[in-house]
Amino acid sequence: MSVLLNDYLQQQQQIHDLPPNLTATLLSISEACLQINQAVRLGALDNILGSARTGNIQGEEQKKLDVISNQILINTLCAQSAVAGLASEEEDTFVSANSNGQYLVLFDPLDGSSNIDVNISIGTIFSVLPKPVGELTTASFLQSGRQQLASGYVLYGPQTILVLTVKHGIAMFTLNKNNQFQLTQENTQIPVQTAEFAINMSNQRHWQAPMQEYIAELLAGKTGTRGKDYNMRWVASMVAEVHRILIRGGIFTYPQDQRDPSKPGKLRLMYEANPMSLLIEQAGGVATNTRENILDIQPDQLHQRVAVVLGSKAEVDYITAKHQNY
Ligand code: AHM
Ligand code: MG
Repeated sequence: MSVLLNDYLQQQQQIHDLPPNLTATLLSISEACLQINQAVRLGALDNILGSARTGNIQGEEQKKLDVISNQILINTLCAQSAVAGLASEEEDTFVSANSNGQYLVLFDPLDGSSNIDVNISIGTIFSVLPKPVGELTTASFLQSGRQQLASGYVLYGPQTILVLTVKHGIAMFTLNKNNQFQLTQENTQIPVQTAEFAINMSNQRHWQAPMQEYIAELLAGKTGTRGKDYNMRWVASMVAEVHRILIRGGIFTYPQDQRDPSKPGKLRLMYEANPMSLLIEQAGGVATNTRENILDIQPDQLHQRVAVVLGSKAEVDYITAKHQNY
């Protein structure tokens, strides 16, 4: 019998006694993603490809679909009474939602923006935090990734796939013919060892010495100290890279580089690194910033950036140890 997202969340609620209204919040996120999916699928037919001719607070060009997806999530989540506030990669500051809400939802509405116009996989990434008592301020959102109650992503690829965790393993749902998320994989575990890596090689000259050394070892393959050949992939959509790693193992890194000391990485801690790190950890993998576990980082800014290394445990541990020994 097919298990739909709603059934799965009800089961999790009963078995694990999840906090009240967490499942309702996750269902609202999934409803917003269904709307985003519709927009993504129509593309040029709905005139929603290309630039919105605006920039976000981080100085990045926004695509029309970035703006549309952001608005869909804001509208849907503000209508969910359990949601107290929102923070988005595409918004300058947090958005207040419902004064009696218990949860904060943080999201990257459409990750992998450079892939939108060329019809390559993109996704929505989300993270749910408890709302601390008292007035809602930016400080309410500055909680470490360990405090997350749930996280996940929706991958808009050849199939539309929702992957989520309520901190009891991960579950994957495929969008079925009736436009419902149907459970297709549960308790996925990432292989501990891997011979596949993902990094944007065009930045090589900017990396710090330990990352230069590590990638040189992989490129040396069988002839080098690692004693085996490695394969490389780079989709330029974190959602697609993480999905590949959950399915068949591997490592993904967007490392710190030497260009701008004020930016310790490209990816955002609150909207990208934390939710993905929770999924990876729930699937038996590890995520670090090469120095400490990403989930233990105490944020000091909403749009904070972070270096990311995540995936198969043995390989992430190897990279992290190499940085620590330097
Ligand atoms: P975005 O949130 O603006 O889409 O940027 C995040 C993306 C990640 O999905 C991906 O890992 C990385 O940026 C790609 O970077 P690059 O352009 O260096 O390939
Ligand atoms: Mg992003």
